[in-house]
Amino acid sequence: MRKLIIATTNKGKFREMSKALEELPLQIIPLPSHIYVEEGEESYWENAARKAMKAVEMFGEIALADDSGLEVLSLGGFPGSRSKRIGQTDEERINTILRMLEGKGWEEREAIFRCVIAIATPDGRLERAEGIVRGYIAYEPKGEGGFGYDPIFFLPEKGKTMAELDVEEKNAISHRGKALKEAKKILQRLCNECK
Ligand code: ITT
Repeated sequence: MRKLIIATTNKGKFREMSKALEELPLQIIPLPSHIYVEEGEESYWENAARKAMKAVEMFGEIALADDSGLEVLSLGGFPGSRSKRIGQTDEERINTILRMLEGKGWEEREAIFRCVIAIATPDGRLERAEGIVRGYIAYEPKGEGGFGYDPIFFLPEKGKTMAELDVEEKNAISHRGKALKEAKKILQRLCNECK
């Protein structure tokens, strides 16, 4: 069976990705060793593509990577592709956002999670999939599931934060879940082509 390298160092992302792609005729494996890829100020797509291509170059297998982030509308899309860099830990990053929105009502707390996935192959193909989910920044963190900003990402239609959902519930509605649905079709096609 061909291998698919999930090029992420984030355990939360790996859990969601391997769950969503488990039915594919591909052996899903985490990064065999650390890859160093500088994430610049560029777009999500450039960052995702750089990570996936680096993994192909190092390990010679199909690789999938994602770059994702939180965008608060009243903050002009901040932190966006800088989502990882606004604190050292998830807790610090959450507190940065909560501080910036202190005293603001729900109408100024509207936000989007965005996920852009890149799939790179050893024969030089590069494919793209993406997804978004809309929600609001909660007034305080809630829930133990998920990772990153999930405890403050409130979903009005569920009446819950993203961190109150399990992996399958999150994948069913999340930015990454939507991108993974597209990615699954692309990978299925790549598998059929190489038979
Ligand atoms: P890799 O680059 O190794 O995949 P990373 O954690 O560095 O892992 P990003 O550069 O895409 O990934 O980080 C974006 C930031 O947004 C980071 O702080 C994540 O915790 C957060 N984030 C991404 N997806 C998220 C999700 O589904 N729920 C909550 N926070 C998320």
